[in-house]
Amino acid sequence: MVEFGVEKLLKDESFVKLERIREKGKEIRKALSGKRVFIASHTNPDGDAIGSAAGFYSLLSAAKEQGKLDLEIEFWVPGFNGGVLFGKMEELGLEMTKNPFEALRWAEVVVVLDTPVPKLAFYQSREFEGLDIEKVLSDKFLIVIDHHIDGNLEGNITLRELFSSTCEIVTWLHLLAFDDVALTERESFFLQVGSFTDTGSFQFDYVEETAFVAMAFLTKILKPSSVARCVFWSDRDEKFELKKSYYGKVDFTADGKLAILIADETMVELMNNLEKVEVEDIVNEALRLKDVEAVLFAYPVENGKFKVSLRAKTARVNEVAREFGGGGHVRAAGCVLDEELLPQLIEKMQALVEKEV
Ligand SMILES: [Mn+2]
Repeated sequence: MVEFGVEKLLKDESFVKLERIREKGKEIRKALSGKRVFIASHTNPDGDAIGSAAGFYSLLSAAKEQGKLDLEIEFWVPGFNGGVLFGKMEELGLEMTKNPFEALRWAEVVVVLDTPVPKLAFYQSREFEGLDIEKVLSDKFLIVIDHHIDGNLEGNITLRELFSSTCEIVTWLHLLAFDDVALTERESFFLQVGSFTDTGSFQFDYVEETAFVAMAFLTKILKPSSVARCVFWSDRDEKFELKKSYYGKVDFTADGKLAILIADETMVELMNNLEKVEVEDIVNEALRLKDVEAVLFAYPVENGKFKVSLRAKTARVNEVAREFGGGGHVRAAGCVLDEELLPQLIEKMQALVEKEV
């Protein structure tokens, strides 16, 4: 008989990562008990930031409703205020706090998800302008749940493991430390969102067996197709316009192994009319080409700087991103740099893909 599933993975010696989640999960559960809790993720949120914050909030509110955990919770995803997913959140009865500033002050415990560096926790959010975030967080019991291995946001409890998405980690937290809590449709929905978006629909090579087992658990209550309908099959007209302009502008170098797109103002305007979660997959578009090994997607932000996203099939793009002050995942990383440095970054990327067969 073929062994499959959670029990099999727990027996497997290579899955010490799961044991660590179980241990940290127990600590987290204890730390939340009886407390006022504020859950947040990073600003300019992607599917995993939204999904993990809304998913973890749903798990904790289910635990509370089912009498398994006593706590008060508020949650907030900075910069998340529109689009299909936002509508879905309201439809599923999830409500973000109206006053994050007050909620942060009110909280005894702050849980920050999918956020590698302190400045990304609430960074550039209007609500917290003028506030010394690092100082405010240092006065709270801080719990960090994240899958960016080069992250340096440290909490009183830090659960940082190399899994395919923060949503996957939250799913394992449910399975290993909150297994007495019944899975709800809204938790399943939001954890599936990040599980899809951060893995390129399970295409990226850091996707392991654990990701599929976690997903299998989530689909017990909600079919992936109903999540896909909201995430992939609901593009607005602006997204279609953006794709048209992407295909018109993408360029290739290094024998066609590196695709480069430097967005102009028209594209930036189209992107600004969409939520980040609606446009994050556009970066991967050129990876569809057989010979393309990596993509570099750059767009102007403020003060003559460019925000750059790097994606690869097998190359280690996080190392290049780090050289320019950024970071991220092995195959999905990024940085923000001065326009003058763009040619240098392109050269590094060319050299990187030249090494790939
Ligand atoms: Mn993520």
